Amino acid sequence: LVASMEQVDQTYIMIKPDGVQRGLVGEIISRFEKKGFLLKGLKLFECTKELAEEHYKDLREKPFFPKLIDYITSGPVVCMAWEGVGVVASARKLIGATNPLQAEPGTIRGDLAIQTGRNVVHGSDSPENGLREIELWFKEGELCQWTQVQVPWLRE
Ligand code: 3AN
Repeated sequence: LVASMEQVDQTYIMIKPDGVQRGLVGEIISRFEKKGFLLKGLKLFECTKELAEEHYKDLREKPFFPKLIDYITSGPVVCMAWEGVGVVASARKLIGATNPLQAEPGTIRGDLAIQTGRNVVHGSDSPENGLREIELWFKEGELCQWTQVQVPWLRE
């Protein structure tokens, strides 16, 4: 496979509590699924304040940090690990800009959200953070090692 020469990355995608409450779980998962990425882990999960603070530790000094932690812990989230060549950057394109009013139509935020504080989905911003966040949100044994049978129809 030519693709085996390329770097395979992993990204952590999370449907935030607003996405779950609004019944957008299937819609959001299907965008990544249809694109052709490989789903390695998936769970509905109520996260603790401590986990949310660790996940967003780079934003600790921001004025919106306490509100962000309240929002993320306000209800269940859907945690996902997706794998593929270029998956981190591609997932961020599928998600769209942080401010949903600036996000392009066709993106998840552009189609489904209006406010930065309710922007329905998270995606890792680098391959390093992808691995860090998957390790943070998933326990050993929660990720699956499997291969898609349709791979030859997805890529050469
Ligand atoms: P992204 O999620 O697009 O990578 P980041 O990493 O800048 O954006 O921000 C992480 C999260 O913090 C956002 N998804 C959003 O929920 C929240 N956030 C970012 N900027 C603001 C803001 N100005 N006001 C409120 N919440 C914000």
